[in-house]
Amino acid sequence: MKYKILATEGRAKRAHMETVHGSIETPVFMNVGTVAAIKGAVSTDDLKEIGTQVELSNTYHLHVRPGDRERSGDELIRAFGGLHRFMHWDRPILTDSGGFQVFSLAGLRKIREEGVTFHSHIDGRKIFMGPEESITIQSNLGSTIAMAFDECPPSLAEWSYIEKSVARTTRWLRRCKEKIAELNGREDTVNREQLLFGINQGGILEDVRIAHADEISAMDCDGYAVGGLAVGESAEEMYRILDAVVPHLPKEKPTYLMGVGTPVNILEGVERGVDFFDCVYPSRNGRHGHVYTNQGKLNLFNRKYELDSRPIEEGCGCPACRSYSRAYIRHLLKAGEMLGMRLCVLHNLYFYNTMMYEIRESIEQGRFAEYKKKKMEGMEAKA
Ligand code: PRF
Ligand code: ZN
Repeated sequence: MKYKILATEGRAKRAHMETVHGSIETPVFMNVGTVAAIKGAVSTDDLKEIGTQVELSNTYHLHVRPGDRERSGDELIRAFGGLHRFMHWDRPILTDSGGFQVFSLAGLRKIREEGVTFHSHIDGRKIFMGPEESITIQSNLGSTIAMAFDECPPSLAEWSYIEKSVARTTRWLRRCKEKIAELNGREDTVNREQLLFGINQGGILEDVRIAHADEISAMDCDGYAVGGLAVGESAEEMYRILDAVVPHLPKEKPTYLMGVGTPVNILEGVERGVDFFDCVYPSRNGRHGHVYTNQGKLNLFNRKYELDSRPIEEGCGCPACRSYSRAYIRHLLKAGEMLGMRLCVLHNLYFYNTMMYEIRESIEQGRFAEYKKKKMEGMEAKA
């Protein structure tokens, strides 16, 4: 993996990264396809058209589906030749480790040193996942970037619990590193150059965060993520933690802020040195008829768009805006037609991808601060 910083402005970085599945220009927004599908009937061909660089899928979801009790989803995908081939996507894929999904989705669970025992949200069957299992699944999928298996403690957890949990997350990272080295060394591994990103945790406790960041930074991962944010704390607290922790992660490696966020959160993250982002907002909002514009978000279910012949956003080059009016998309949404959701999701992802493109350009040209200010003023205005 090569990661090269092309330009900086304050802490904001504009970088170029090379992987076995092609290059990534950062800052980048990864488009979320949890079960190897972008919700809203968006295909991988669509992703190419709207400028997606990296697709993100989930270890936990692809372990429980496709497949059954006989053979797990990831074993099936491995037998098919890996996730890239399975979903017809030849660009980079990042897989999240399952840690977070287990904590947010699965019912009854038990956390021990070895890993977590929980029940599948599909059929209730008992599953055990620890660092070795998570890495094995991600290796079966053959993603470009695998994430370490971590625990994301509840935002209201006590200091003593967070300290214990973070120490365990560090031990789990060591086990992830050993496992991925072993699997990448095997001849029959789908992607023998799979990368591993470590994950920083520590709730909103600055000192725990910093100590953890220093510790994992010394462990020579391919990149580092800040996890455990956007889980209920305020935006100001999130920015305060980023201010404290990002300077303790290696600058010459990519930094990833997991599960974040709104366009404003992303602009604030870029300013604090973040390279990678992902979030379900653009696809989830799109499925509900909520679309992003430079004048703020619109709710296309609103009556006032009934006869509105304008595209969602004037001048937008996305497949929805190139051909369809707000009035028609509103009709599709109200009629429960899949096309309505699909067009809104395409527009929203295009909006995010375009913003990232503009962010990259503005850092290169030393006018990111100005770009950020303008973009935020526009979006905060009411449309
Ligand atoms: N850990 C992992 N995935 C995540 C998170 C985390 O803390 C978050 C928190 N925002 C989103 N996705 N493994
Ligand atoms: Zn559009």
